[in-house]
Amino acid sequence: MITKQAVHKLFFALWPDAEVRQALLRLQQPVRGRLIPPEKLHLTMAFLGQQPAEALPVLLDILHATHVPPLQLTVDCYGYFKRPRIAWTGMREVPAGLLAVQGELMARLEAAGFSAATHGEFKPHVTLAREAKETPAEFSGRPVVWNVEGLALVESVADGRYLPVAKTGKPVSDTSV
Ligand code: 2AM
Repeated sequence: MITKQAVHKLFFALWPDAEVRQALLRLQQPVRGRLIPPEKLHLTMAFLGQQPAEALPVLLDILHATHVPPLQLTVDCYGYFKRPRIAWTGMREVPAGLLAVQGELMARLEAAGFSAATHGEFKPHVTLAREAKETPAEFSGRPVVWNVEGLALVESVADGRYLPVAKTGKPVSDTSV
């Protein structure tokens, strides 16, 4: 008998707390396109796509094993991915520590047999809009300081929401804005 396997669409991300989320929303204001709703803003670290339910415990082990030192991200620029027409915000200077965390995560995933994607070379970004017009070349206003304390395993559910399955680091109070 063929049974329909439960699948989960998963990715690892940095998941902002309410304060950072609010600040990122401010950066979204000059952007034109199909805006990402505030509660979905995040920074993807590794995209896994559809995974069977059996993969979850392994992915949770990887989440907890990946060392995340305290990191301070300064979100201070805009960017644009032409082909997917994604407008994003990111960092002019990417901390080496962030690249190290992402490298460790990818190595752990690979060792466990997962093929995780990052849109080619890892370019840390927070997508602000899809089907977007070019982002403003100039970044005006205050940079957003994002103190990262952990990593999240996030599920993209059928109704389009992104739900963190588990997080490491300090508990995030809420995601409301
Ligand atoms: P993004 O990181 O550019 O916003 C959930 O779908 C998240 O995973 C989104 O943030 C999305 O794009 C990212 N994502 C989707 N497909 C991807 C892929 N093939 N490679 C890397 N990231 C992907």
